[in-house]
Amino acid sequence: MTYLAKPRLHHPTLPPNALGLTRRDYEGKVSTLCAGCGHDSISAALVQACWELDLEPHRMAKLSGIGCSSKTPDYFLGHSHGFNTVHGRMPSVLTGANLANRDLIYLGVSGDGDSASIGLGQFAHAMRRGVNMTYIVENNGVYGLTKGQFSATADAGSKSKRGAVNRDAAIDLVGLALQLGATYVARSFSGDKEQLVPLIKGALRHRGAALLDVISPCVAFNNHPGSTKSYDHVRAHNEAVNRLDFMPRRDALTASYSPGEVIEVTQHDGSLLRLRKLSAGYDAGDRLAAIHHIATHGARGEVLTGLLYVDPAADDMHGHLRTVDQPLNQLSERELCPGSAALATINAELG
Ligand SMILES: Cc1ncc(C[n+]2csc(CCOP(=O)(O)OP(=O)(O)O)c2C)c(N)n1
Ligand code: SF4
Ligand SMILES: [Mg+2]
Repeated sequence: MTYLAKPRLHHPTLPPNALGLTRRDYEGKVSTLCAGCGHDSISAALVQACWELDLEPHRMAKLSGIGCSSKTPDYFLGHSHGFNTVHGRMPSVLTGANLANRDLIYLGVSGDGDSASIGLGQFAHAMRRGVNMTYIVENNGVYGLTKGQFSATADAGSKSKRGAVNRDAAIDLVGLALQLGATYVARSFSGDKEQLVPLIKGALRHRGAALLDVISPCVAFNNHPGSTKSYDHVRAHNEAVNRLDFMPRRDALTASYSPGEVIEVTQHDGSLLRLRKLSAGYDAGDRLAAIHHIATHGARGEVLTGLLYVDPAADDMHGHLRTVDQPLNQLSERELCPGSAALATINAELG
């Protein structure tokens, strides 16, 4: 963590959003990560996305685990709620917070070690429960904070900086999330802000579990020839299935496209996802086909990016549990414990 606050200067030409806030209002403290670390670019994309969405910083809750990636919530959204949890435990703490107060916008920030190793069980249950959150994995294939050991997302056959070859099979969090029932699944690259910012905006406006696996090179330990998570490797093997334009509302449509070129998906809040197809025949609404497509391209060494799957009509954990609309932490004792007569009625219904 850092104690270096950024100077509060706002350049007079910085444009304000609908709330009168500039991008600077969405920043955090000065980053202490290595210069060139992919994670800092993801923080910048988050600042841009939240500013463009006119999100009220006090309505955002950012939670993370442990790792260089999990340190980053200190470097953006300095006026939002934050909780730096224990290694691999972000999903359960976030689930609890979300159960207590469904009114906040939840952002989980994690690393490949935090989510695919120690936190794999927690990751799985957040996805299958449909916790309403944007779950970002800043994926560099190594434990950056503890000096570059292979993580569980390192590709079999990839080489460490010192030349050791990883023999273990890689865990693909995108494939797992699809199998587990996540309802917005995307992969991107920290070096492609144009692709990443709309994907973050769509995820923040999605109801349900939204996973963003962002390849984010570690310049200190995993950016050499032989790594499959280096800037050069990802740029050379990046295969985008589509490009997303996020529109806050349907009436914001401007450009026109030929039929078949663009797919439009309206989310529960009226926001519009406009998907420009880059891969012929790719259908982001077909979960099984997406799993097959990702596995086939992965076997060829390609890094498939874009919005890989979305179910715009998805429900979330509160829908599954049929909780009341009012946040549970606002209910009075009388509403939470309505007395023995109400209990007797419920028991009678179950009998
Ligand atoms: C219970 C526990 N086990 C191990 C550690 C040591 N540790 C700290 S960060 C980390 C891995 C972080 O890797 P990742 O999540 O990929 O983050 P990165 O630093 O690469 O962004 C480990 C093993 C810890 N802090 N707590
Ligand atoms: S060690 Fe790697 S992951 Fe950590 S800050 Fe440096 S470049 Fe980023
Ligand atoms: Mg990592």
